[in-house]
Amino acid sequence: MKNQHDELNELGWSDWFEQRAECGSTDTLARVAAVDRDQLLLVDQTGHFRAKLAGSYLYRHHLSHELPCVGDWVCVEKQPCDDFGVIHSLLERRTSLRRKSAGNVIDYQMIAANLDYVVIVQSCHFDFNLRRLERYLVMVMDGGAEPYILLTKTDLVEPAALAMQLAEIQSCGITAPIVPLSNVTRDGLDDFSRLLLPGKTYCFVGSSGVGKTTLINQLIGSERLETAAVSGTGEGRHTTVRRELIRLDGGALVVDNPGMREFGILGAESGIVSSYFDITALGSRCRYRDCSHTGESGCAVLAAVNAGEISREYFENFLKLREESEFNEMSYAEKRKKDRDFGRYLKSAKKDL
Ligand SMILES: Nc1nc2c(ncn2[C@@H]2O[C@H](COP(=O)(O)OP(=O)(O)O)[C@@H](O)[C@H]2O)c(=O)[nH]1
Ligand SMILES: [Mg+2]
Ligand SMILES: [Zn+2]
Repeated sequence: MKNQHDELNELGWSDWFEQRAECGSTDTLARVAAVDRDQLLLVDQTGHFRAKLAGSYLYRHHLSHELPCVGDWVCVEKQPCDDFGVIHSLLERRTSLRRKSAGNVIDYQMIAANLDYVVIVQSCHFDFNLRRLERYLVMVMDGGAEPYILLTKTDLVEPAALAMQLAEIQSCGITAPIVPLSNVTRDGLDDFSRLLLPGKTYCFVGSSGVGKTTLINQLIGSERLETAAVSGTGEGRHTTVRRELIRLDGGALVVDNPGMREFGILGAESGIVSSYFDITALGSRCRYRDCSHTGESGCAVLAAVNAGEISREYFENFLKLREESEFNEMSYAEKRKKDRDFGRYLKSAKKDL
């Protein structure tokens, strides 16, 4: 079949979608570049524009995965004089990245759709964790995209330490391509850039602070996305608040991600304890059994940090990961809140009809 939407190829369109595209006669095709509360940022051959979901669509779809997410293709009606396009339908997804919703067997939360590659990013400095890597890999394969593994911050470790991590990954049968790189020295950046093909979509996932946004900024060649400086006081937090599909000059499409708490792959078994075993072990010597190591008297961990026996950066990484993990435990409550917000949104959308 001839591809009738050649002009969309550079946004990731392909024959696979062509064979499944069925839009109403007044609709055109567009791709979701970002999702804000009640509106979406779409992109087509004419550029970016805002859109909302049609009321009829909202009536028919109640599960969160039925709503468009970043990377989705939609049928949208757009009059030149309108502020917003109206989305009537969602095209079938070729691949997806998603997580199960807590306590719900039929629904799942979409992270992004129609990805060709998911780039799993770990820093070889403190963040490296094989079990977490494996969980990401399972999630990627489950959604049908191809995984790449990126080890960042190679400037902060000895070559021997990096070689050991690479050997560890290979020894457990992981065959996904692995690229080590440093955003500081730019070593490995060209190797990675070569993997980015025009018209293909790449989604970056991994703990916050590993350098995803910095890398994407280097690829864009500007400071378009905001990176968080991990400050000495531990105030620095990731600032990638919005997931957005961005087209690089070379033609590849990339999606940054705010943090891994949304992936639901943290929790006790995912490796915080094993990668920070020295902190966990020291914790047994704190005065209080439930010491949070954030200021209690008699805290053995803080004492070790202050004495320089544990590096401050290492300790802050631990706190940050733990915070994300705790956040994840709360995801059910958070989900309830989201549901309420969505209910309110439904109500107001119906009122507008
Ligand atoms: N030493 C070193 N620091 C890096 C590297 N990549 C990023 N950083 C720093 O790590 C911090 C977090 O980076 P960011 O890109 O915001 O991480 P993200 O949360 O994964 O998006 C920032 O202070 C960056 O400057 C790297 O390769 N080496
Ligand atoms: Mg970021
Ligand atoms: Zn303590």
